[in-house]
Amino acid sequence: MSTMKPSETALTMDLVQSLSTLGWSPFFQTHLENLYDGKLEPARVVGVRKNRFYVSQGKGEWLATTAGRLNHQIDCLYPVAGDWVIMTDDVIYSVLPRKNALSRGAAGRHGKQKAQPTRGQVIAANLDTVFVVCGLDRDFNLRRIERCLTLIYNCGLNPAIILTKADLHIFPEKFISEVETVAFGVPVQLVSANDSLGLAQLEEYLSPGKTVTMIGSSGAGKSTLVNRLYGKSVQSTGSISENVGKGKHTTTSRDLIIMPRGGMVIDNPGIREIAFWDGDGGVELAFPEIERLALECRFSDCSHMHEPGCRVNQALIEGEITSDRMESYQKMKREMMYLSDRQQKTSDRVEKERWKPVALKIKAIKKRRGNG
Ligand SMILES: Nc1nc2c(ncn2[C@@H]2O[C@H](COP(=O)(O)OP(=O)(O)O)[C@@H](O)[C@H]2O)c(=O)[nH]1
Ligand SMILES: [Mg+2]
Ligand SMILES: [Zn+2]
Repeated sequence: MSTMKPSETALTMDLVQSLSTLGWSPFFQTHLENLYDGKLEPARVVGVRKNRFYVSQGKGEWLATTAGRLNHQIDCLYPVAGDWVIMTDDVIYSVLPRKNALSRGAAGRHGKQKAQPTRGQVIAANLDTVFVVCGLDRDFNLRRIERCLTLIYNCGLNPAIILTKADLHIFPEKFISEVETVAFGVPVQLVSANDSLGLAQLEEYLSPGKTVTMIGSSGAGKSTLVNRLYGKSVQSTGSISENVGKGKHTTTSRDLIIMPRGGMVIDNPGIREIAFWDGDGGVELAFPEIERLALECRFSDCSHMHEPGCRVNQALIEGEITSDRMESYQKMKREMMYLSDRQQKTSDRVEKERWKPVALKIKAIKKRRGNG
């Protein structure tokens, strides 16, 4: 690491070397230099247990708690898996600025974040790739893949789509082309728990210091995949948890697993609800073919609903784009609009406005009944 200047921060060369196996980089080093006071050291959050955190400096891990300030001050960052924190012994004093983060219900590409996602919305931090894990069973759903991609793009992250349970089909390859119709230019990989299909390709995302996180429904096969990549069982999987009890998630906390060859995987519990706001180009990136057509609409603010000269609607009629695809595009656009609206106004006011047309209609009906 020639670009690092450990002497300025009094971190020993040994420590810097050890930290870099966990993805420590000049980005964090620079931020550390602004905060460093001689006693504190950086560590990466590798596990979250309610309000306690497993941290690591590259060799072993230990349990830490947060300093009072972090618990009471709501506007400061609160640690999630993948975060770099500044600490002494077993107390975390602060979270170093994030290179990026996967958050539900929030957006903003690094550098120009308009609003920080609130606590509890951030799933994982400092990521190189997000695997969208989808099982080739009942889990398979193109609309959900679209939603995941929009969320990932909104967070300024790089996706890869992993289709698990390929063993359930004689020709699983046909799913790749299906996914490719909704995921332009996104790598799609088939994997299976029973053989090494696709594993070598996934290793590419897990070179030393790189961090991958996974999103996907519970039961999609995420933990099974981690175990396959690791080479032995490090995460408990569905088949075991079924005995634990109904409604219990196998992965109860997010954990960063250091792979034998140096990459890291954060295994997340299934994200049941994917919501976002304030589109930061996520929809545009997830629906590039529609966005391209929209440039040819007569009106630059065309809603592609009823306007004359709408190129998107023409494409829909001519079968150039499917109605399913168009519907999810419109749905996500509406959702973004609603959510960015909510950001400005108070949510109950938006709610009131949302119901205003309905309320007016009811009023009109009542009036008519009263008169007639
Ligand atoms: N047939 C088949 N079953 C799988 C595969 N991967 C996972 N499973 C099963 O799917 C269930 C859920 O897997 P798990 O890894 O716990 O899913 P997670 O909730 O996403 O972590 C378990 O019963 C696994 O045995 C696969 O490639 N093929
Ligand atoms: Mg799991
Ligand atoms: Zn249009």
